[in-house]
Amino acid sequence: MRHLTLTALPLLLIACAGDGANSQAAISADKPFKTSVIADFESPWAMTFLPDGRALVTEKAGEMILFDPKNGTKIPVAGIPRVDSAGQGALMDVVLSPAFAKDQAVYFSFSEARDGVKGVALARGQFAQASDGTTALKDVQVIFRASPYVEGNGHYSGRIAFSPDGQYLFFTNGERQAFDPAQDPKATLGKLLRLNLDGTPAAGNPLAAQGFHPAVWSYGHRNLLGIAFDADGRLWEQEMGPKGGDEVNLIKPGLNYGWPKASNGSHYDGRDIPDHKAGDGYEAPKVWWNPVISPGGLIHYAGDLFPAWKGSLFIGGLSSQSLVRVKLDGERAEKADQWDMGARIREVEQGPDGALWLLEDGGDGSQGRLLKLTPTL
Ligand SMILES: [Ca+2]
Ligand SMILES: [Ca+2]
Repeated sequence: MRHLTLTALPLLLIACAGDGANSQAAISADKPFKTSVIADFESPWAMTFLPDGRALVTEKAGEMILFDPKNGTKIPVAGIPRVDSAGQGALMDVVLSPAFAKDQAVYFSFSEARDGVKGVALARGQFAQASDGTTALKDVQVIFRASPYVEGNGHYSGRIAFSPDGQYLFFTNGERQAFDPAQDPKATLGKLLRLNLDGTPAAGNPLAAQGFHPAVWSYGHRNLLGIAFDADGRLWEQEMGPKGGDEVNLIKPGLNYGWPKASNGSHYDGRDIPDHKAGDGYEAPKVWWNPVISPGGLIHYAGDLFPAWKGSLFIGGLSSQSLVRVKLDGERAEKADQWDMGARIREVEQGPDGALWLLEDGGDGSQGRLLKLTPTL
């Protein structure tokens, strides 16, 4: 399936037709974009652009770096709390406040150890750069912690997105490789959360009256490594599933997405998990992957540089070492492209000019490079 020529594509698409949402996009080494290597980082995890075109980049071990693509300058950002980066732990997501121009607030997530157990925390600080160039997040405060903290180093999740109206912060808490917490109403693990901008649970969350933790927006999730709003305000989520069960979900408030009761994949030890089926009470994914892609980051592309892709989702593939495009049409989603990038892709970001920016994962043979994708013509 690798290194398909363009002439082989129509045949493959015909062969896949009718297989529903698990049809495989052709894995292609022929890319309709130019890839430029911009910089190199130590196991980067996430990035976000500042209004002036510079970017904040997080590295797994706990560094946040202010990077200027114009001249390659890297400035460490002071003020980041101590990160427990064992296993899948990391300094994770970084996203600007919706009112950044006014408040200079930066939100970020990280894994930490407290009292012998671990969990993911959400923090906020104020971006400040002195005249000598030194840069910091000031007045950093942890404004939300997953609950409960547990043992282990996996499935923290920790992705951050703001509602289009800028009023709410959505935060993902993975199920910490513990399965059942995803269905436990009191735990925030295995959940998508809706918070106020100060980290408190938002009023009116859909399950609070039923005794759920008041922050819960949706549940039954595994390892939620990407959330993004589309232009119509729909919230899309991707999560790393079990063997053969990576998913893209359309998130609706109060729904149960099934983990670990339902999955189109199966446990890594071979035990079956019932597939999603109509009437089982669990919301089925819009697309899923078997074999898996191991989704890292997610964006909804709204740029003008690749007009044909406006409105698509882009996903970084870790084990699949790929960039994945999912085409959206209202509430429908469909696999569109999967390009072989030759390295684990952790993060996708849209640049100010509409270029696609990727961060390699830095682990398992990847180099941790920052790549910029622009149209070939
Ligand atoms: Ca990002
Ligand atoms: Ca199954």
